Amino acid sequence: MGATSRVTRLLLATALAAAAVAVGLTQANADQDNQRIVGGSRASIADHPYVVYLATAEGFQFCGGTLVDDKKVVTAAHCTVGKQPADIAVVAGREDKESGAGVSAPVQKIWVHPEYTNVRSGNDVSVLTLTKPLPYRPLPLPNKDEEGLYAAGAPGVILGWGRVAADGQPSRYLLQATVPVVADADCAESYTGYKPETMVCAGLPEGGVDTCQGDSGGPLIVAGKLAGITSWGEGCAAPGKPGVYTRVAVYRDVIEEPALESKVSVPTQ
Ligand code: 4AZ
Repeated sequence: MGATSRVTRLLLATALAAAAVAVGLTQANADQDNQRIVGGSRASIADHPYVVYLATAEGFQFCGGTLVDDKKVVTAAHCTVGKQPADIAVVAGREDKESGAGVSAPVQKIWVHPEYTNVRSGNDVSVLTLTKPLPYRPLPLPNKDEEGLYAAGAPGVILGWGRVAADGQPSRYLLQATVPVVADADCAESYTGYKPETMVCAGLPEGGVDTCQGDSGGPLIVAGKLAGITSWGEGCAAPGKPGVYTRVAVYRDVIEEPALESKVSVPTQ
């Protein structure tokens, strides 16, 4: 066999391999377009204009968030703790992460709940102040005494760009699902150390529908209000292991005026 034919064969083999990879990728994209894992289905930004994602300076989506005012985003403390404003961009109005739709807003200030240590201890709440107002409708916060939002069985809407299975890939598109609020007594059976004062669980007893890694910081919406912040859970969509969310009503005051909380540590005369 001559040198020319060897080169030709090599080129052919390379072309065939490239074609196979391309077909595989197209298949993967097609599968994701029809993603129904963890109970998700495509959601539209037009229906949920307040849902945003947090991206690194390089543009990589790592958490969700909710606009509660034109310059304020509520997210999870575990998404922002230890970061500087320049490390986070808030992306609004962009359903498809691979599109240029909507706006990316720089962060001016990061507030992390001063008593936050880790997700299982609670206080998983953070507020980002943006450098410019965003032209998207915010989601109302619950009132402090709005306990009705947390009634067992109340339907909660979850939204995010996170993983579509516990061991799966993040979603290219915004996905949504509806899960019922779980009674505190039931969630305490699922997780020892569950704190009903500052957390709320949502999910089906049989599993199958849940938030997952990358959805953290995003909303749990009950009756049109930001009832919860996606916080933690064991795995994703596993039976008997509902998602755990920050109980937002408890934090209403500190979210509205984060400076109030820091006054706690100021000595009084
Ligand atoms: C996470 O790692 C995570 N199934 C978020 C939500 C849930 C589990 C883990 C709930 O960000």
